[in-house]
Amino acid sequence: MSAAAPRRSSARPGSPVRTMAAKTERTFIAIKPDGVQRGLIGEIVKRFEQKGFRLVAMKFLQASEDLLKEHYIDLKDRPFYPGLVKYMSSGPVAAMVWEGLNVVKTGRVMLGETNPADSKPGTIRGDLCIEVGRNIIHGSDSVDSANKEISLWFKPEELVSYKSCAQDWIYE
Ligand code: IDP
Ligand code: MG
Repeated sequence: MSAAAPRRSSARPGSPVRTMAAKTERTFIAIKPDGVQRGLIGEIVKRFEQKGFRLVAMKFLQASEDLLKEHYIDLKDRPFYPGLVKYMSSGPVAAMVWEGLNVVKTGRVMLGETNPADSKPGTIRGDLCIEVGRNIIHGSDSVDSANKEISLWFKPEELVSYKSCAQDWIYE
């Protein structure tokens, strides 16, 4: 017989309030062309799934240079910007939206540092890649940029709403 999920306890005075809104924070994650070509989609999706985050949207596409120029617009004055756009448009990417408590910040921790050489073992970039110009994965760096990136890459109707059956085992 399967156990029933534990009932959520009501908030005690002084305990931090974790609203539903916090649990529905979203981030934009993209497996870059090198991650796709190296067969790392499954490994990366597995890490987000096993952590307990919820997949909200996913698509596989070869992004246009225009989309990527816009996506990386904040870096337009950096010397590596043209090469970055070329690398990102050189093959298909797996674009995703993941949801959960602090998913933007925790997602960045799971990715590791921008330069894989500075990324700790156990992180995606620390375990799976070597050079900054081939660092296999993108993750939003703030809630604001997540919202911008999600609306750049996805139409509202592509974001799927559902309750995960594991929800009450992941959150108390
Ligand atoms: P992030 O991806 O960790 O947020 P950003 O500074 O936003 O890092 O840079 C975006 C992407 O630009 C990086 O993931 C990497 O692919 C590329 N990039 C950043 N710095 C360099 C560099 O010095 N040389 C080549 N590519 C770089
Ligand atoms: Mg960035």
